[in-house]
Amino acid sequence: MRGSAPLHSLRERFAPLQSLARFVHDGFSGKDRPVNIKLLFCITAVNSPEKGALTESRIQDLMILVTRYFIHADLDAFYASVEQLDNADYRGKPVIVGGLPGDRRTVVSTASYEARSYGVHSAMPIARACELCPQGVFLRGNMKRYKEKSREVMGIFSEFTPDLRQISIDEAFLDITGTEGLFGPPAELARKLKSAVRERTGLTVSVGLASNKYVAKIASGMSKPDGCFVVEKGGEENFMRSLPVDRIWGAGRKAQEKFKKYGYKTCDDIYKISEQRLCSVFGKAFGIFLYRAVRGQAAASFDDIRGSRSISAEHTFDYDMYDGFAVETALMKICNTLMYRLLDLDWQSRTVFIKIRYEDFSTESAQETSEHPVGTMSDLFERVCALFHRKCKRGIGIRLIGAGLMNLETAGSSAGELFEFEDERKKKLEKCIHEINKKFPEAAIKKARLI
Ligand code: TTP
Ligand code: MG
Ligand code: MG
Repeated sequence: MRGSAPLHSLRERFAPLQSLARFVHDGFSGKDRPVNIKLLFCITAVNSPEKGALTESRIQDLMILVTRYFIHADLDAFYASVEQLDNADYRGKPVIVGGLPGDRRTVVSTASYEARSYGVHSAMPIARACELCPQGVFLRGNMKRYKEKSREVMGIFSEFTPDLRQISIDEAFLDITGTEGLFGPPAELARKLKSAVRERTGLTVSVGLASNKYVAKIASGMSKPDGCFVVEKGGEENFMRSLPVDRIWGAGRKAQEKFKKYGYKTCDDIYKISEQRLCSVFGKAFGIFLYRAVRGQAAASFDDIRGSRSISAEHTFDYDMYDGFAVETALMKICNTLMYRLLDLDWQSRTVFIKIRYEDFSTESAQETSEHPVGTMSDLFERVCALFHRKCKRGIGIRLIGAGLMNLETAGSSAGELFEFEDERKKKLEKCIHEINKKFPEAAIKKARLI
């Protein structure tokens, strides 16, 4: 609970609103749409005798009065499942999306569960996947189609709650607090959601249900594929303590290496360590995060969790652009912006994406995940240009061009930081230029092509 106010005094303070809290908690029988519980509290608070005191913290206090329920829903082997849905021939076969055998520097985006039984998984080099599963169906993928299916699924999710937060192409959090009157108890809503997705899109989704988002996210991964895992209120801590450390969402490769070094195998091992010791071993922010995570408490800075962020930039041309060189120059400018934002945030990413809007407003996008994180501006530019040339339709004008990086993680947290010496040198140079530009904006050091 926030602050020092005990729950009973909060209940007294908000006595006039108690019946509302009960009403919200018990659901909205008779209404035909789910209602945003926070919004409802806001409206009621405004209309209440205490209306002068409506603040974010007061609404948070009110929210304590109701039991919260969150669902994390994530599609199973998403890209591969869409391919199997669209091509009957691929069903029941090991499907590997990301590249064709022989494609250089590419990695697996995802693999169907049939392919996973051969040991193939996301981020594995395509060449390695070929060795493990030579009979696999290898595909480059079709982002446009995946986005279309993603939109369909998110649309279905939004029928169950207005409080929906999509965190990647195939997953979202749903705050389903107060929807019992419409959909029954939370576990029943979860079942209804799964069957709606299956019946209307042909895809299977795994669902985790818990009293906070963090635990719901971990729960959804527990019963993949096509599962539904419920963590009862009050059971969050026991649930987390029973898990191996590799289930901790937000603990990247570096953290996992440290767990190994210190002999921490389960969350229970970490549970037994004091917060102070965790902070001294893992640094303050991550120490506090771990302390809370193994207790099944909501992450303090949820947005900083690895993989849930992306950055992007785009440029709209004054007129429809046919000149490939001019588009590339715009992309260079975008890459410049992205790289400096990445340096400022001290993040890294292995997944690059582009967006192209043509003169007829049709829009295409493409993404590629590579084995190594983007090291330098030129590296990013090279990857973005390669994607652009692979995707771009010839002979049609371009209105807008965009690029970005997704699945951001803290710098140094994944494999492949071993840049070539040349890259390391370039990276240092770019950092210096960025620092100079920040200190002396009038100096504006730029690549010659951008002047
Ligand atoms: P995930 O939800 O992580 O994986 P998934 O849906 O393929 O499999 P499951 O959830 O059943 O474990 O990612 C969703 C999509 O994002 C995935 O289908 C392809 C893409 N992706 C990449 O392109 N690169 C990656 O490294 C990962 C992890 C995913
Ligand atoms: Mg998924
Ligand atoms: Mg996902």
